[in-house]
Amino acid sequence: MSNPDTSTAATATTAAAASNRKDGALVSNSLPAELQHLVVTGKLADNERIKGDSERLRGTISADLGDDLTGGFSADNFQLIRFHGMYQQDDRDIRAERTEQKLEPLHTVMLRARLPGGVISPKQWLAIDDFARDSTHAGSIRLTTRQTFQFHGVLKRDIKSMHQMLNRIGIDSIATAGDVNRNVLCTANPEQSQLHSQAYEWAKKISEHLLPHTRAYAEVWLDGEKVESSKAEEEPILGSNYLPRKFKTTVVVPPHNDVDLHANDLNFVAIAEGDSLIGFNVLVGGGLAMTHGDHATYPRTADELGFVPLADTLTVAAAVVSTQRDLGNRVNRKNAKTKYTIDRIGLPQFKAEVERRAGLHFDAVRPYVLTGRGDSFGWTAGIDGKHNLTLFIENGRVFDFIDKPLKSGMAAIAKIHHGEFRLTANQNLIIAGVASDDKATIDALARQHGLIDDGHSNQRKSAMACVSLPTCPLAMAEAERVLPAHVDRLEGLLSKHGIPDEAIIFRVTGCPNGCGRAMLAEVGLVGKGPGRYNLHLGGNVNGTRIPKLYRENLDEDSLFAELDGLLQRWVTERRGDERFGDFVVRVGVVAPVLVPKQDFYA
Ligand code: SRM
Ligand code: SF4
Repeated sequence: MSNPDTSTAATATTAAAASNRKDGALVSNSLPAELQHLVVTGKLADNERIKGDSERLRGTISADLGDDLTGGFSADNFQLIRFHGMYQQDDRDIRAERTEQKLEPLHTVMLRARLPGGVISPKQWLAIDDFARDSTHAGSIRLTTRQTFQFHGVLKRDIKSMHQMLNRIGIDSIATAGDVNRNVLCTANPEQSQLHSQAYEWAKKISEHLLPHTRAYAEVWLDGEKVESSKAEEEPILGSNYLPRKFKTTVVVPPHNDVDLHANDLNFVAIAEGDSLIGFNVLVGGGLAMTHGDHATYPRTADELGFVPLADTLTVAAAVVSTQRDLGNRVNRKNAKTKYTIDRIGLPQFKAEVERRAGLHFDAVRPYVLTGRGDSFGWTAGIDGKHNLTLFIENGRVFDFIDKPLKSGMAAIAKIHHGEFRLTANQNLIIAGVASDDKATIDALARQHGLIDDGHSNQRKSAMACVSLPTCPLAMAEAERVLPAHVDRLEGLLSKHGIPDEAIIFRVTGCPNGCGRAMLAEVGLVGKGPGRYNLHLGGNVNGTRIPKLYRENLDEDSLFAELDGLLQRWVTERRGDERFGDFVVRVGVVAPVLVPKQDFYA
């Protein structure tokens, strides 16, 4: 199945041109001749061959499924299953032991569902709760930093039935991973106001609009009818080779930036008149990942393109995606995301190309203010006289812990709740649309199962970590598993300095990919090696400033010793209620990260 065009010395220009040839709908939008020199040329990344040869993401996944000799997927399919929302993993805690026993790693898959805006019904929850109990090694439902849930540890034999179960309850996992637009985030809880509801509808529409058109998912997992020739399936927005890299989108309802827009390629910031949504400010080019020691990689905040009225939303979304599709770097995946495309070609050029493709001009950005990112825990009033209950779920891990049967508690609530559940981008969960008559029962169930715990400090509720070990193959240091103990130590320091009720946005991420969004924290720990972290300081409360590297490769004791000293300074030198992140920047502990963005490490 090798495609000579992409497997050898073909250039990215060839790939872009081929993509335009195959997808008729793109011809009118193809890269104009005067921009061709901006395409990065050279030997294409191998992922381009994999995508190009995959018969629209089918590969030989079906054949692999029938191979009982291994629990894993073969070379290219290992990558291709990502476009179907799955990653092949193994339990790293027992990897060495299995190698010693001459066994292959215990291969399983992690599945990530597509839930635009994080909305899930109690009926759906009960089905995923059953599956997590019966068919996953982890036995948990893991809420993610992108408003959805993951199953960890699904054996090959259960993968197909998992997709069929999801399909029966109206959920899929299409495009939640891979080089496509991923789950679209939206400021949590559409039942908070009419404006939230309207914004959520757009998150759903954008998600649907940018989905791959291939029928591969239905065909492979749902025994859907086979398409005669995959060549006939056009991908008018994503192109035949899909995007150069993953792509992330949000819809934000100011002043709340709970989705952390600056971690995303494309953002729609809701602009309202009264309670009515009239359009969006569009921001592009955010992203947090970097590679230790590689200064050509860096976190970057998003830039404003301008305002568009509602009617142009989908056109602009497609234009941004296709601009990145045609101009993104397909040679070096480390520099392939939109943030690097913009820094390479310049924002004015990127904007002009988006405008050309969309056939419009952006208006000036409308005023908006972002004030914070945390979830508001406990009961709040919703629309139509209903109530919402936001639960703090440490690490997003819904599991029956010995002292806290969170998973059983959620299932008990799901059985009687008539509203919806909403997942937040902070790995928490909202029981939304609770009728007054059900409020006391739900409150009691939540308390009985440890889902409401008045003992949690403000600090604990402001902390977040990525999954990391044992499932993440890229983890360099622990994150989720050490977060509770790290927070204990931080709480201890806050008490020592007489400020036990203060909270610092504290995030731990097991490697510089930054899934726990440490690079938008006031204090961010980035895994460097077992028990060792880089300490970044100086993010702000609304998530518009990237923290700067302060100390490298610290063990945990040194890390907390550093924080101890800095907290001491904060309590003595602080101005009014100045936040820790602002303080360390003001007094020069770290310098703020300013443009030009490439100078992040300078
Ligand atoms: Fe992530 C890869 C987990 C949000 C940047 N991320 C991974 C993988 C799939 C590891 C892998 O490639 O094999 C991790 C699976 C661990 C596991 O066992 O579950 C993983 N990422 C997660 C989650 C589950 C962390 C969490 O604790 O919630 C989040 C799932 C989100 C979702 O539902 O889609 C998650 N990942 C993020 C975020 C935060 C965000 O988007 O708000 C980022 C930083 C923002 C950004 O993209 O710049 C992020 N993940 C990455 C990267 C670096 C991408 C890059 O630009 O280089 C990788 C590695 C890669 O893509 O090569 C990665
Ligand atoms: Fe894994 Fe690194 Fe992402 Fe953590 S930040 S989940 S360790 S890839």
